[in-house]
Amino acid sequence: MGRWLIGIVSAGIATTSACGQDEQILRGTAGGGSPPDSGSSGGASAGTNNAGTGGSTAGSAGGGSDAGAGADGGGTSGGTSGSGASGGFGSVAGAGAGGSASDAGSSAQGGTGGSIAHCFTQATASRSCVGLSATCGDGAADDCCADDSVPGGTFLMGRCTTPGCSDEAVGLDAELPEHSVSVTGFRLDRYEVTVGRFRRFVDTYATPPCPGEGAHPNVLGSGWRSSWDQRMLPTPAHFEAALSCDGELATWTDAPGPNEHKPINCVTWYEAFAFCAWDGGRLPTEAEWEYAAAGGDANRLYPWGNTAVTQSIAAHDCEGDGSEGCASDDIAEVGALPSGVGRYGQLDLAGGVFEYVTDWFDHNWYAGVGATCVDCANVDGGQFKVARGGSFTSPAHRLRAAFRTNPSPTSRNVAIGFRCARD
Ligand SMILES: [Ca+2]
Ligand SMILES: [Ca+2]
Repeated sequence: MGRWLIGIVSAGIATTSACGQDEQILRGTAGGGSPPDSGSSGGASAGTNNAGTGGSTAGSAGGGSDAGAGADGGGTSGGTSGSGASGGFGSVAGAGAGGSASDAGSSAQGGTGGSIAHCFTQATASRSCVGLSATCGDGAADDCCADDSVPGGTFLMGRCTTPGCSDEAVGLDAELPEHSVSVTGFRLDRYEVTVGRFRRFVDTYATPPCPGEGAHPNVLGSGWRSSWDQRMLPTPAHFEAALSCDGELATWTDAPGPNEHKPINCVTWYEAFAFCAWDGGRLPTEAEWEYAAAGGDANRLYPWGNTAVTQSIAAHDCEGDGSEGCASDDIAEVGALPSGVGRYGQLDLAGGVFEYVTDWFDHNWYAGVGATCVDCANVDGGQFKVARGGSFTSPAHRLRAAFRTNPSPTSRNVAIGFRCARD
C-alpha cells in the first residue's frame, strides 16, 4: 500500500500537469483525516463481495415505523419508511443517540455522533431534480437527473500495454492484470451531480442515511454504516462553509448563481454516498464505472473510443477555457461536450471532475479478491477510496477509462465530484 502511494506520487510529479490540484489527489492527502475504517487495507483480504443476489444489506422488514420520521429534511415525510428496494432498516431508526451501534467490520466508534437522533431512508426516485428545470446538457434542455441504462455483461477491466506498467500514459501496475469482470445491468446518471442538485440536498439536510441505505443490491455490506455518521456535517450552514474548499475553483456558491449546472466539487466521499442514497440511488462500484467508461466489451481506451483526448471532447489540463492555468472557466457545465459521450449515453465520464465510486482502494485488488468479479466491490475497508475519470486539471492520459486514483474519503478537492448509479 505504502509503496503504491509513493509510486503514484512519483508518477504524478513526473508528469506535467498544469496545476497542482490533480497532483494533490494522487497523494491522497488533501483533507488528511484519519481513516475511518481502518480495517483491512491489504490485498487479498476477506472478500465478502461476490455476493449472490438479492442480499439487501440490513435487516429488512423490521417495522421501521420510526425510520425516517422527520429525518428526511423536509422532503418526503416519514411515510417512506420501508419503501423502495432497500427495505425497512427499521432497526436503525431507534438507535438514536447511540449512533455507533453495530457496524460490522469497522473500527471502534465512539459515541461522538451522539447528537444525531435520526437518519433518513432512501428515496424511491430522484429527489434532487424535483422542481428543478430541465436545463442541463448540450442545448440546456435536458433533465439534469437523466440516467441511462447500462446493459449487464462481461468486459476486460484494467489495462496496461507496457512491461512494468510504470508509465502513467499507458498504464500503471494498479491497473493489472487486465481481467474479466461481469456486472449486472444498472442505470448510471447521464451527468455528474451538479451544484444545483447538490443544493437541494444541502438545503434540506438534517441527518445521515440510515445504516444499509445506498447499497448495491448484489454487494453485501455496501450500504451506509452508522460509524460514518460522524463524518457528516450537522447542518446546512456547516456544509456551505466546507464546500468552498479552494476559493475560486470550488463550484459551490451559498446562493444560486452561475455555477448551478457545473459539477459539484469539494465534497467528501461520505457526502457523495449520502447524496446518492438520498436521491434514490447509490454510488457506482469501481467495476460498474469502468464498464460504462470502457463501453463494456468494446473495451475502449476512453469513453468515446480510442482516439486521443482533445479539448473539444473532454476538458482537461486546465485548458478548457483556452488558456493555461487553472481558472473557474476551465470547469465546464455538465454535458457541454457531447462528442465525449460514452457508449451508453453518459457525458463527462472522462474529464470534468474525478468521480468517487463505492470501492476502497486496494493496489492488489485486481490480482486478489477482485480477480473473479461478478458484481464485486471492495467494501471491506481501507485508507483510501477510488476516484475515476480524470478531471479538468488532469493530463490527458489520466482520462483513460482504466485509470485509478485514490483520494482520502475525507478529502475535499476541486478535482473530485461524483455521479450516482441506480437499480
Ligand atoms: Ca485555463
Ligand atoms: Ca467526470
